Amino acid sequence: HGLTTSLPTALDRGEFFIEYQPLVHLGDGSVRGAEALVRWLHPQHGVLSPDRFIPLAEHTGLIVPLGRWVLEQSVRQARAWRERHGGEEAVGSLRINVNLSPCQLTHPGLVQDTVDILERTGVEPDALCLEVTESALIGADDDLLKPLRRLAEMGVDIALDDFGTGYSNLANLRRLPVSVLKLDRSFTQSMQRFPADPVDLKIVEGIVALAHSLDLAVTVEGVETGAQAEQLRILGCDTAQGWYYARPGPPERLHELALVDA
Ligand code: G
Ligand code: G
Ligand code: MN
Ligand code: NA
Repeated sequence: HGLTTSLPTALDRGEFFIEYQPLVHLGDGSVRGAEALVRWLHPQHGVLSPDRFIPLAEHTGLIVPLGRWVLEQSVRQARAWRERHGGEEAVGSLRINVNLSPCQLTHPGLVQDTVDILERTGVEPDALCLEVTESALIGADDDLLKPLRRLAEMGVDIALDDFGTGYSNLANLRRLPVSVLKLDRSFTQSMQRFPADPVDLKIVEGIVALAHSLDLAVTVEGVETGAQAEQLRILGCDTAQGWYYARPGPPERLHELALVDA
């Protein structure tokens, strides 16, 4: 259809843009960083969400240059946040999370592209977190994990996205070069009811205990209410993301949020 023909040239036409959704520390409510979420401003269809075009970009191979563009823009944005208020702790240390598609993992340029972008922008590797879905790493062999290991050794954080939706082999976690688990939105949703389902509470408690015992931080997605945030904080989760704090928005928005919380 129409998207298939217009996607290949959309990058050159400058039709993609990035929104940022804050990542908030559950302990003190401070903004610690943001996840970059790409959108396509299509000349006929308006703003399209990634669900509409990422699968197509993966299928056509455009995901590699698009992913590289998202990474560079996001890291530049992180530098801008960090520079503009370098003296102020809250904004001076903001970190950036960027999603990686499975196709980017198998692309041989991933490590070098990332190194180049960090060098060009002067951003330290530990300001960057790359999110990879759990399903992309299911049954991953050493060849697939090697680039992620290299990045992790450099100090880049690797997060396991949508955790808990796949065929989680918890023992497998030990083998993966990840430092963050992003607990899928479905867990957060089950905290909506009060009292929450005791089995779900136990599951989240167990995941958090396991993650912490492996030195992994736990981020929860899809937090929509203060009650959920409080429940997840009590369960030991470290960081949260969701509409309760902010919807994905323009980069200036993050600035305001981080400064207000400082
Ligand atoms: O907020 P939103 O509807 O934009 O996100 C939908 C999905 O698109 C999420 O699963 C998110 O991981 C994915 N996504 C958003 N931005 C990117 C990106 O730059 N690259 C890849 N591979 N996926 C992305
Ligand atoms: O990378 P990932 O699949 O996790 O992308 C996050 C997705 O979740 C995006 O589509 C984003 O817009 C969406 N999202 C972010 N916060 C919330 C929330 O609080 N509730 C719901 N329902 N969706 C959210
Ligand atoms: Mn993500
Ligand atoms: Na996710």
